[in-house]
Amino acid sequence: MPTIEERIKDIENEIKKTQYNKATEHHIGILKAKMSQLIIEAESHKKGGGRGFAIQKSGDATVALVGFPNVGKSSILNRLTNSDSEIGSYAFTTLKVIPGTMKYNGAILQILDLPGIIENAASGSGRGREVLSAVRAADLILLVTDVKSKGLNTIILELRNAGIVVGRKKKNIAMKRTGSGGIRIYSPRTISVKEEEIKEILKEFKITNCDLYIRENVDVDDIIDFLRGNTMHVPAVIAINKSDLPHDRKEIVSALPPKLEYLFISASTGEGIEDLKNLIFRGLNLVRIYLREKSGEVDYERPLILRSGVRVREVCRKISREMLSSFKYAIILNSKRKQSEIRAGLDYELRDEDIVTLVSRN
Ligand SMILES: Nc1nc2c(ncn2[C@@H]2O[C@H](COP(=O)(O)OP(=O)(O)OP(=O)(O)O)[C@@H](O)[C@H]2O)c(=O)[nH]1
Ligand SMILES: [Mg+2]
Repeated sequence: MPTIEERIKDIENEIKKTQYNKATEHHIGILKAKMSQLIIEAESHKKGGGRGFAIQKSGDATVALVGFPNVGKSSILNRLTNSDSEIGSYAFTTLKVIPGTMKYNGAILQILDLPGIIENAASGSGRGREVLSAVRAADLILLVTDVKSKGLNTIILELRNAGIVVGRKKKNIAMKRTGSGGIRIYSPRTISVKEEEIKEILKEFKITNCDLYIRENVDVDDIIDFLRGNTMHVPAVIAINKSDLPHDRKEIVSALPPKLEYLFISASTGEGIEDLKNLIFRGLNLVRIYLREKSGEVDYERPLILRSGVRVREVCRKISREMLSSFKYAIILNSKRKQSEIRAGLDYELRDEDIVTLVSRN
């Protein structure tokens, strides 16, 4: 009998061997479902499992550098921050989490340099489990590769096996287990996965009776992520390092995962580093809110850094409990908005670079 780890490896190899196309899509979907099941099983056998590196989160947001060994993660950290992470011309120079601080657009961002991830990290190879648990603390993953490496698909698969889904939104799926009656699927007519396929995936998860509600278009991966449970969705951007070396841009780009923003950079020459800072900032989906004091002064140096989608209420809360209870209205100034001056209530959604004056009742 092969061990669980061997079975996971076999399936992983088969997925890698199989060309992805319409004819094999179904087969790959089932393989992924099988693999998720095995990984959950493997995890349940390990006691304690992956205590991880202790990291204290700090700053307005945390970014984790994730990639194969030796692609230049530490070199990038040193370029982005004031840190001095060890750089070596061999794999596994970095053996623990090295944090650095990057200041950009008034935000203070914590950047974590991690040991390289290798294949089968999720099932315990290398420091895989520890690295992956540190990644869970991140608000954004900076996927790092270099112009000589084979791309990022293995890394993305390892993250996925650890329950970290990158660059995909969580989909609106719900399930009600039923005692009998088989599987009933409620889904939009436009859905691109066949009902048969969904049923087979459910079977892999040993679900024989349920009502499954799919409320938007999803693919096989979305369904597996949902059934697997305990997954987190983290935004990601890509840096392709060592662009100072000869390379074929077209070929590299064609092997990248779709829908993720990427940049060619060189930690050696500094090419693209400023653009990378900007890409990180945008990838985090932060907004800068400038507060206007009673005196009329605005502190442009130190904005409040909040998540996109934030409302006036959160800004009040950040300031003080009293502010929230005595809130009357807010005046929002932003020349980029259609209406440059707005009188707003607590539920009003703020945008990047809004200048906010809070007016209280007394
Ligand atoms: N030509 C070139 N070499 C680079 C660049 N960035 C890093 N290197 C070299 O690549 C090697 C690995 O760099 P590191 O920064 O240690 O890579 P890492 O990803 O942190 O490696 P691990 O910690 O082992 O996972 C070193 O020899 C660096 O000098 C680059 O932009 N261009
Ligand atoms: Mg390193």
